[in-house]
Amino acid sequence: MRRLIVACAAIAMLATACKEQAAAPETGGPKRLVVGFSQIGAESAWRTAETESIRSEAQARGVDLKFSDAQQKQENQISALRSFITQKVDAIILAPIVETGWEPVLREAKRAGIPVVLVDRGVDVDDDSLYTTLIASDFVEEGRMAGRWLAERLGGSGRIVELQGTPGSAPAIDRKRGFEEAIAEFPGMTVVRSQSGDFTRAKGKEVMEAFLKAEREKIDAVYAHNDDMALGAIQAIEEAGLKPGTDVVLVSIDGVRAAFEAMVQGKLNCTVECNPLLGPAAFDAVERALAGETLPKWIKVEDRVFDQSVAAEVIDTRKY
Ligand code: GZL
Repeated sequence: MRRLIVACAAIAMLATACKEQAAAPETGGPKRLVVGFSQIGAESAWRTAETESIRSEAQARGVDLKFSDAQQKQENQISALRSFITQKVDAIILAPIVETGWEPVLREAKRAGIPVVLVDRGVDVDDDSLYTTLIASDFVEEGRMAGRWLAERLGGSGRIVELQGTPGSAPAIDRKRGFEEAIAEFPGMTVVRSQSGDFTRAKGKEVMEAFLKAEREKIDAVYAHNDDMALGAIQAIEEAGLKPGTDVVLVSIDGVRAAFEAMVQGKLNCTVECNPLLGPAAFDAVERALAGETLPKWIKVEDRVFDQSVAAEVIDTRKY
């Protein structure tokens, strides 16, 4: 009997020790950062490159990244943020699909003392203390660069169709505005049709097919808010028996690899770079915020214009 009691006691002690061992944080190094990342989805090559940049940077820094793919729905992003708050993450990285509707959940994050770093797209809030910083390109300037390039290419006159990005998103709103500002100086340049292709290749092709049915040879140029929609438009133009890059000039934004390949093939004429490799800057911002630093409200990502004249020489230097 005594032997039985001793054995049970030993088993109980062993079980407790194992439980404690499992719960104990790794001894030695600093506490592992836990960061929630709410990503919009996987609608474009640009988005995929951004996700990869943030995931790989988290791994490189030993950050425990809680990743949520919202499948293009704002309500899924808001739920993800609420889940991160409940999990008491150290910080949140958010790529907001649209500009509005964020105040309530950003207030909850602020009340919980969790800094929110915005990447890639901004939000429209009255109180900018609701987020730590925005790491993003200047989409208005991207639209201006595309418009100025096209004005030069068309000699200041032409009928343009526009493939817009996701309705209500910062890039769609601002790229449209910048382009319109640039071509306003050229009365001969008019946007005859404009519709959302939602930043996807499939929708871009579908909308371009409709534009071609309505306008056919009367289209001189396409302005696409991203390369994926431009690549879809290229397919539609070819299927309509026209030569993209020659019969119809195409200018788009992002600078993804497939855009450089299309420029080398002479099918796309110009792309304005919008760098998606935001991982290092995002985690630098998280670390600075957690160290109590006040960050600028906008950390601007610089962009450059690339057209067919340089595509072949730079394509092998592209990192996404
Ligand atoms: C820009 C980003 C846009 C890209 C698209 O920062 O939000 O969303 O231009 C992507 O390719 O879908």
